[in-house]
Amino acid sequence: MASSIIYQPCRRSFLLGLASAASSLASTATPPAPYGVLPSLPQLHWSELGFYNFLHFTVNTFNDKEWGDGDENPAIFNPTAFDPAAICSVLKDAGSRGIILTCKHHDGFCLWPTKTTEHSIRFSPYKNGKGDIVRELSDAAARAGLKFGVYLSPWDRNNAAYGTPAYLDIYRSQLRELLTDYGPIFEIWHDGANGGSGYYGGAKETRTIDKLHYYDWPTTWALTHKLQPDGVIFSDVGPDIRWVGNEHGIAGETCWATYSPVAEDGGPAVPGNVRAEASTVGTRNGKLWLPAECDVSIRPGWFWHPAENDKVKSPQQLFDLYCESTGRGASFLLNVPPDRRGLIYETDAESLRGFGRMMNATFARNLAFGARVKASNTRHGYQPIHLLDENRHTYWTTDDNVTQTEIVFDLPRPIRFDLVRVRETIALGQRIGGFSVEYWKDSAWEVFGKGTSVGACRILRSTQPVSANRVRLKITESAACPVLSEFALFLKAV
Ligand code: FUL
Ligand code: CA
Repeated sequence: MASSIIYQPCRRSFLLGLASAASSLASTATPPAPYGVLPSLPQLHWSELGFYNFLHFTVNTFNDKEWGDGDENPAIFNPTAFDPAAICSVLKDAGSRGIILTCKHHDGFCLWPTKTTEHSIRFSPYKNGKGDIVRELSDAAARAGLKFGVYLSPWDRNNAAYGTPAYLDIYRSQLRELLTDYGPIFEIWHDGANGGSGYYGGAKETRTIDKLHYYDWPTTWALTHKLQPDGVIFSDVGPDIRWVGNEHGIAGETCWATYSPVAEDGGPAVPGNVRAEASTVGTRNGKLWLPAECDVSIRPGWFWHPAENDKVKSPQQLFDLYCESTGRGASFLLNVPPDRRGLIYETDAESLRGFGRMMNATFARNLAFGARVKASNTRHGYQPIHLLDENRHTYWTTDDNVTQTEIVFDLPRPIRFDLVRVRETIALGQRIGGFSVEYWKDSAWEVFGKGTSVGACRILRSTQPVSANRVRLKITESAACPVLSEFALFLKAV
């Protein structure tokens, strides 16, 4: 089955001429016009990842802190059995698609032999100062088929120049090192925590910065896009991926990929100053394509602490988080902090493997396969069967101006299900604003669930499985004719 996507050379937008191609009618089919702001190609690729991991690892791992002051002796960084291949293998088993490493956290300690500071791994006993955690992990990730991303804290509590223009050059040099020496970087993570007390080269004081102007973010983002044109930049305000507004890993039940961010006071939003509650929901018909990422730790803290070894989230909790993040059109960024050996602690590894097994068993097969599908309206050449072909690039759509419609799935025999997954073809914009799923029970339609935003992936769940041989998807609101690439039914594995 062929599909064709025609992209404009411009990074920010592209034109999609997507063929439903299965039918010989495809050549005469006219795709619907895109609606509203659209994802860039890197954003589109990112939206297909769904689940990937954060690795919080630095001096804090060894001195039991969450935020290092920046006065650490580099000698404390000394993992005894760092094994990046073993870390990647556990994450692969969990179904992860990539890892983002804290190359530098707020303490300023760099996990690679940077030329910019002595607060780095070069002055640690690890491999006699010849080690490079960024290199070892990025190589292992590539071998394991995982994408690699970097977290580089803008706030640096060690650097004497923090707060002055000189620090900005240092920060950008660090970024340049990471973005040129370690292969393809799929995501660049800029934390919103900025400024406060610190060591600052011995000054030991509190330094506040002007969040709006100090970092001159547009220049840094342009540099990043130039060095890694396929990567996406994350911050409270993007420019490619937005923070979801909380650190619980949960997107709003309504979560638009489009967003018009503003600062707390209604002024221009910047990293460290955005209305967090608004970020959880996004903006219907917002100015920017800025989908949400849900970051959360598998433990209470971001770094490994022995006292939290019995507070690791269970496979079921991770599954719930997946449904409440990726399943709401956002993505699931789960932090898994390596321990002092440089390994994923056994309890965490067990939970991750359990989560992976649950995911595989649950989503192994779309139970709607084999259904006869009938839509109340179908655009010429874009048949509803494309909802069941496991191909995100083929879709069903309707004639222009149809904004309410329904599709009935008739199954050869009754099936039990408690999860419904719907995917919008987001390359053509976020169009749908309301939908419901119903099943046929005792000669009448019963509501299974309802939602608003769909986006790249929307999962509806019920507490008890239902059994039916007819299921109906109703689109109750759409800003332009709805474009859907998937409809799927699943039964959660225990
Ligand atoms: C926050 C940081 O302050 C935490 O330490 C952690 O890195 C988290 C992901 O982001 O803003
Ligand atoms: Ca499809």
